[in-house]
Amino acid sequence: MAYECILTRVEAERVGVIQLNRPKALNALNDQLMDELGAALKAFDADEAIGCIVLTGSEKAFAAGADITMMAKYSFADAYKGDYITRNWETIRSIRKPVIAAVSGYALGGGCELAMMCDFIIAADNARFGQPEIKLGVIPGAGGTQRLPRAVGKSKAMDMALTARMMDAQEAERAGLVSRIVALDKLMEETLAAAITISGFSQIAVMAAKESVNRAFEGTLSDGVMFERRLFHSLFATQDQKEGMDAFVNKRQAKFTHQ
Ligand code: CO8
Repeated sequence: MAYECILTRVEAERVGVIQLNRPKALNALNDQLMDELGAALKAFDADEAIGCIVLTGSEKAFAAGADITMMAKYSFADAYKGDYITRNWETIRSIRKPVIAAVSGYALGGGCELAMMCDFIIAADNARFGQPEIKLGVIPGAGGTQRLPRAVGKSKAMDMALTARMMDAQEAERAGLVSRIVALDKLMEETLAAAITISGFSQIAVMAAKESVNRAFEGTLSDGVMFERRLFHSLFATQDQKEGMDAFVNKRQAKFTHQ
């Protein structure tokens, strides 16, 4: 499929990179971009040769939110009947391989929500996060009121959603929204290094770890712990478990075959 709003490439053999590419609109997220993003995520997820996916934007903006120009003309009937704006936003949640957000510049509104839908966020030192929808007379619509409080706690999430103020990278790291901050000119290098590390591990174990951590956000602790235990036991049926443990015991590098 030819894309107009995103760029895709494969790096270091097993890492699929998706770059949001509407620079003139600070990567504002319109329906076409979200359709393309959904298709690219699904294609990398289905590709046996890919072990990890990186989602990124430009230096100035990961994404400055849903496309306000597009949304401004919608009535309730348009948006509801056509499932506009919202269509394809949930695709990323169905992706089973890890998706890392490499965020520089603005991650606002839907851009912040998209970053939070990724498995973790590596932020450049110029990253700025916010949920400024209140200024437009609306509220976050892609999980911001749910994922932000889970990530940073109620007080900060309320502050962000009600005042529309932005968080800089340092505050975002202190609050637990991002896993690490790196210098802007090292963002892709550091994110790719993390993605290469992940894609070198057993694909099955990586997918199980992702699935199990995500369970922490649904249901009860005891259900989550039981889910984890069952996945843990089932990994003993893989060749990668035999290989990983044998390599440790015999002091050699493991060579996973993802079987
Ligand atoms: N939508 C459309 N165009 C945008 C957007 C946007 N979100 N953000 C920036 N642009 C455009 C500007 O209009 C401008 O275009 P032009 O050059 O043609 O005038 C260009 O990008 C550059 O922007 P600025 O000149 O404003 O650049 P500045 O550096 O001065 O400011 C800001 C950068 C602070 C990021 C500013 O552009 C801004 O405030 N943007 C809007 C941020 C915002 O309100 N985001 C939230 C949008 S609402 C939302 O995301 C709801 C999500 C719901 C998802 C539901 C799905 C399930």
